[in-house]
Amino acid sequence: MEIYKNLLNTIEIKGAAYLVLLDPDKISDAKLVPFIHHCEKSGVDGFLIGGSLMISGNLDSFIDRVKSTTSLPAIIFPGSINQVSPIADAILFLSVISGRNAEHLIGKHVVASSLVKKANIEPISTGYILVESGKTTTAVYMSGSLPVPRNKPEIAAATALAGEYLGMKLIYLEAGSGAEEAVPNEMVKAVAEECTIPIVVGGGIRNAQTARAKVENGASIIITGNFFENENNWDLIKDFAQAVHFKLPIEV
Ligand code: 1GP
Repeated sequence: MEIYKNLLNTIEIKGAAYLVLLDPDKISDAKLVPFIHHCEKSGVDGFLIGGSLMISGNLDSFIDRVKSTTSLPAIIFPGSINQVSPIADAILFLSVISGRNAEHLIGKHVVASSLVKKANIEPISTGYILVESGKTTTAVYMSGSLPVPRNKPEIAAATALAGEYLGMKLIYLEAGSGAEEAVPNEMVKAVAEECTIPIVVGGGIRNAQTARAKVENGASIIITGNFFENENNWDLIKDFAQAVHFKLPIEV
């Protein structure tokens, strides 16, 4: 099944989908396979793969290891145009619609489009909205653009609606990896009320209650990354998945 349809299906059945970010620069080879097994048995719906720098190793071999460990979707979350791989199932084709930097709105995409076509992976057009979250985040810095002020949900909502009218399939509200504060609930709500496409929320989500609050306010896909870089937190993955999957009965 196409990955986008698979995500819509998961959202329909479980209430919302829970994806975990794997950054090849941040997870050691030794931890990758056990972490994926842990995610799988805890109810995670798939993986985003990518990083802002990708200094370590080879993306193809990293995704290959992910794919040979799990049948859950492996979706590239590209930090740059060299993060395109034929081994992935899909790629978030991100346009930073909160910014006014033409390179990140359309410039990089012109170069990346033929690479994605050649890789024969599913592009999922995603309106990427950076949201102010305390200190300057890597995403804001690397994109060379300003985030939406966190007390302006109406700006986020209008931006997201513009993305939907431009034909995007997802809106991603991004506080930034390791953000001090997650995207405000009021902003998630305003965007979800304005749009009909699924709303992805990520950045700075460090507990299951926060994840649940985003879903209650209209998020359809929750992303976490940083929190599970610490192995001591792995037993909590299940709590996050249960908080996100509000339509499923709670397992004890
Ligand atoms: C980053 O939204 C993701 O793009 C995940 O953020 O690492 O803070 O969970 P965290």
